[in-house]
Amino acid sequence: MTYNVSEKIISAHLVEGEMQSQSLIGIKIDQTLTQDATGTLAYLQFEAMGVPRVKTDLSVSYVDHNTLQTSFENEDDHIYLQSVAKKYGAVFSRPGNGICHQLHLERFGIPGKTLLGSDSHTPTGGGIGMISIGAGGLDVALAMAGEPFYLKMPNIIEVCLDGELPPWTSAKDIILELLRRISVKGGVNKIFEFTGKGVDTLDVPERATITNMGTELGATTSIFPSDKITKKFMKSENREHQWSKIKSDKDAEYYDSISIDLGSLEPMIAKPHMPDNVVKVEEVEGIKVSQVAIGSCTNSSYKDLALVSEVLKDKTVNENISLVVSPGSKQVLAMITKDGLLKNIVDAGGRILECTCGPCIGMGQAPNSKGTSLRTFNRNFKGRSGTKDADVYLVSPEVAVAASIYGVITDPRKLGQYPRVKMPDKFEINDNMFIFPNHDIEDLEVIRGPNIKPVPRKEKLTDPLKGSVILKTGDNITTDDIMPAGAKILPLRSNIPKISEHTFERIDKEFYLRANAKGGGFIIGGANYGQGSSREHAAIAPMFLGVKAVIAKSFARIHHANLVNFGIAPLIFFDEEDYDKIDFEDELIIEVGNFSNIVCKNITKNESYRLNQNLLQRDIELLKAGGALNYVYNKMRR
Ligand code: MIC
Ligand code: SF4
Repeated sequence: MTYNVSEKIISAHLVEGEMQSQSLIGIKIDQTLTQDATGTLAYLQFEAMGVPRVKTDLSVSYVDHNTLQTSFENEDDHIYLQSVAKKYGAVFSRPGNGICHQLHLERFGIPGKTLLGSDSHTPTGGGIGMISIGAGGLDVALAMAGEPFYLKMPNIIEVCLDGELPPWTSAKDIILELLRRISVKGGVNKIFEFTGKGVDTLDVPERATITNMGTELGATTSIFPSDKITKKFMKSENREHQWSKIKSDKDAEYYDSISIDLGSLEPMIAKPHMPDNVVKVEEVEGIKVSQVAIGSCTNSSYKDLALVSEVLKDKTVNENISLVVSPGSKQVLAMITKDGLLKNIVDAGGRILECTCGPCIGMGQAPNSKGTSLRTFNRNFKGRSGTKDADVYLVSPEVAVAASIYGVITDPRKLGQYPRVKMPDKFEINDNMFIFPNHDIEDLEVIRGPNIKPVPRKEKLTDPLKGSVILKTGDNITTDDIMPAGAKILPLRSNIPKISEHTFERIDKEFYLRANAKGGGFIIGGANYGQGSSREHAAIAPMFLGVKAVIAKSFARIHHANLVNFGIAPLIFFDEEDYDKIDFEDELIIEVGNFSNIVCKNITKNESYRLNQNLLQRDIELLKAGGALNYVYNKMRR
C-alpha cells in the first residue's frame, strides 16, 4: 500500500471506519486547542461530561480573542478558563502570550500527530506536518474526554508547487491564488496536501500561512510534509527531538491534482468582501487606503514582521494611514525587539498592539466610516472589522507595508530591492506565560463569573417539523452573519440567552424578535451556508430561538457539524430550483422520517418538495436525540 502524507497520519489514528472517500471515519485526537471565545462553552461542556481529567496527550487553552476588557465579562472568562484548565489537566496560555495558532506551531505542534481545535484556523498546524482540524467546541470537548473525532474521509488533493517565489511575492500570494482559482467553497470535504520542489523553498511559518488560510477554501485541512525544513524549525524552537520525517510514498495517489508555478506568481489581493475575490494588486493600484493592519494567525510570524521592519526602516507611515501591528506571539515580539527590528516599525509610526487576534475579530481598531483597510488577515467579510461600510482587502505583508508608505494600494515591486529576510537559527524560548498543570488530579475550585451560564439543551426531535420560514438568505452566508463577533458581542460568548439576541442582526435586525414571536421556524439558505468560523454559537443561538431546520443548497463543513450537534437538521434541496419557490413566511411541514425520503410541504403555496441530506448514520442519531449533548449524556449515563 502506498500512502500520501495525509493518509499516513490518518491511518495511524484510525479507530473507526475505512479510509474510503467521503465515508465516516473516527480518528484518535492527540492534542486539542481551544481559545477564549469558544473555549468557555467547550470547557462547560467538558465539565458536564464528568471526566476527571483531559485524556489527550496535550490540551492547551489559549486566551487571545477577547482581550479588550471594556467590562468584567472577558476577564471573568479568562479566570474561569485558567481555573478549569488547572483542575482538568490542560495547559493554560495567559493573555498576552500570543495567538493560539502561532503559539501552537512554535511550542507544541508535532509532525505526524493529530490536533483538533475549537477554531477554524487550526489547520495552521498543517505547516508542521500535523493533521489539524477545526471543529465546534463540543467536538473538542469530546476529544478532551478521549472520544474519537468523527468526520467524512476527505478527498486528498495534491497541490504541486514548482519553482520559487519572485521578489515581493510571498506565501500569502500562493493561498490567494488558490482562492482565486477554486473559491471559498472549492475545498469542502477536501484536504490540500502540498508537494513539489517549491515546498523546499518555504519555511514552516510560510507553510503555515498557506495551511491557515486553506480554511477559507472550506477545506477540512491542509498539510505540508515534515522534512529538513521542519526539522530546522523545530531545532530553532529547541524541539528537534520531537521531529520525525513524514513524506508521501513514491507512488502515492491523490484524488485530484493542482499545480502552481511559484515563479509566475505576482502580488495578489482579495477585494471586499470575500477572501476569494482575488485579483492582481496591479489591477487595483491607486485606491486610497486609510488603515493598514499587520498581524493575525495568518501573517504575524518573525519573518513577516522582519520584512515589514526592513521596508519601514528610515521611513514614516503615510500621514493618511493608521498602521497597526500585532505580533503573533510574545516570542515574535521578543525576537524582533532583540534583533532591533521593532525599532524601525516604532520609529516609522507603527502602532504596536498586544499579541492577540485584535482587529482581525473586530476587537478594536475598527476602520473609519467608508474607510479602506488593507489587512494581512484571512477574512474580509462585510462588517467583521467593526465598521459596516468599510472596505477590507486581504494582502501579504509586502503589499500591506507598501500601502502604509504610499497611502494607496501599491504594487510592492515599486519599492526596489527586496529585503530577503532569514529565519533565526534559534528562537528565544521563554514559556513563562504558559501555566502547566500538576500531574495529580486536584480538587480545585472552578471560578465562574456571573456572565457564565450553562449551555442550553434541546428536546428530542419531533417529526414532522412544523413552522414558517423566518429568514431566507443568499449564498455564502458566514457564521459572522449568523452570529457576529466584535468587541460588543464577543463578551457574551458564555451567555447563550444574551448572545442569542444578536442572531443574524447584521443582515436582519428583526430576526431575534420574529424568531421569539413565532417560537422558531425554518431558515432557507443558499450555497455554502455557514462558511467561516467554527463558533458553535451560530448553531446554539438559533437552536435556543427554536430554529428546527436549515434548508440550503449546500453547507460548510464545520457549521454542518455544529448544526447536527445542536439538533438543528441541515437539509439540502434535492432540486436546487425549489430554493426559488419558497418565500419568507411560507408555512412548511417537513416529514423527516428516518431521513431517507424527506418531504417538505409548503402549506402556503400548496406545493411539495423533495429534500436531501448529507448526513452520516451517526448524525441522524444525534439529530433524533436532540443533539450531541443529549446523545453523549444518555450514552454516558448508560
Ligand atoms: C474567527 O477567525 O472568526 C474566529 C473568531 O477565530 C473563529 C472562532 C470564534 O468565532 O471564536 C474561528 O475562526 O473559528
Ligand atoms: Fe484570531 Fe483572526 Fe486567527 Fe480567528 S482568524 S484565530 S480571530 S487571528
